[in-house]
Amino acid sequence: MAGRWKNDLTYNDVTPEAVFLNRRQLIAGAAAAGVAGTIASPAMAEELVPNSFEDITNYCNFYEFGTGKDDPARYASALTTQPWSIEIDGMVDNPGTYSFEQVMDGMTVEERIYRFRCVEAWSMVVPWNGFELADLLEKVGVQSGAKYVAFETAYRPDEMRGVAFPVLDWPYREGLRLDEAMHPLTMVATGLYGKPMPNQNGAPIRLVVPWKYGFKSIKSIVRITLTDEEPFASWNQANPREYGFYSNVNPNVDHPRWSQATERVIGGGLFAKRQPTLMFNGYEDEVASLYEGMDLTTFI
Ligand SMILES: Nc1nc2c(c(=O)[nH]1)N[C@H]1C(S)=C(S)[C@@H](COP(=O)(O)O)O[C@H]1N2
Ligand SMILES: [Mo]
Repeated sequence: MAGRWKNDLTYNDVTPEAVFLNRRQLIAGAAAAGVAGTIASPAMAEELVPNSFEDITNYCNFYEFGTGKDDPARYASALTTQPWSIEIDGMVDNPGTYSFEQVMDGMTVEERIYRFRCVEAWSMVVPWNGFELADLLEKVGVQSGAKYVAFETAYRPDEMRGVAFPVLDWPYREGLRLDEAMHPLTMVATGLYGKPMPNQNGAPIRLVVPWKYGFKSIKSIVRITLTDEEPFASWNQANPREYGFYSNVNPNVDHPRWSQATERVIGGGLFAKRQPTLMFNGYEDEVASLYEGMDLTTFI
């Protein structure tokens, strides 16, 4: 459906900051003015061809089910996803335990085809179904002192064979700065390829932050907390030198153990050539303004 998402409109006419501040009015305005079809950046000129459903659901990272790429496809079916509820707490007007259905109430679900870049230097293109995190945050009412959003995955030793191993400090946790969380690209996904979210991809509800390394896109969320302190983030805690809190995709800053300049495109076959990694994973026009004045070699 036509909507607020970038592929439906041109960003020549709207600054990213303005989009962030008042996306609805701007997009309504752009639509009314009949603005469409022009391309703002080379990154956007490229057609995003989604990976196959098979690739997306069989080459996964979900360490609660094992560290192998095929472990989630094999073992995540053990996760009970119905009923599901999410605790939304901290600095919000309407804290509480929301059922999955209550979370979905009033949300506009749409399809968005996003590039997805893992910190391990591989990438995919995924057609997600979901809604903007900002809409959910607006629904629960963010209080004025809140500066960050913390997320937590379910911790179920009976269903998750991987949590028996101390790979990470379970439960898996992640966080975003509030302006990142409110950005129109930041999505809560509940499905892909028009189907309910497969368990291995984070059923029933997960985050998708397309300009950050994949590990920020936390799966199977059971808790969202608004806070005024930088939240605990599992990978950042496990190895702060290798995984920063921000973890924006940045081809100019290598991981200490490998280059981030290029990426292997999943599904391209054994001999497919690597492709250059783009700043902010190709979403630079939309998100660079969030980091104005920050040294991105320090704030990795
Ligand atoms: N709870 C949880 N969320 C997670 C992970 C995880 O291990 N546990 N892995 C992350 C990493 S490293 C990546 S690359 C993506 C993978 O998402 P996908 O398997 O749907 O492609 O999920 C992220 N979210
Ligand atoms: Mo990842």
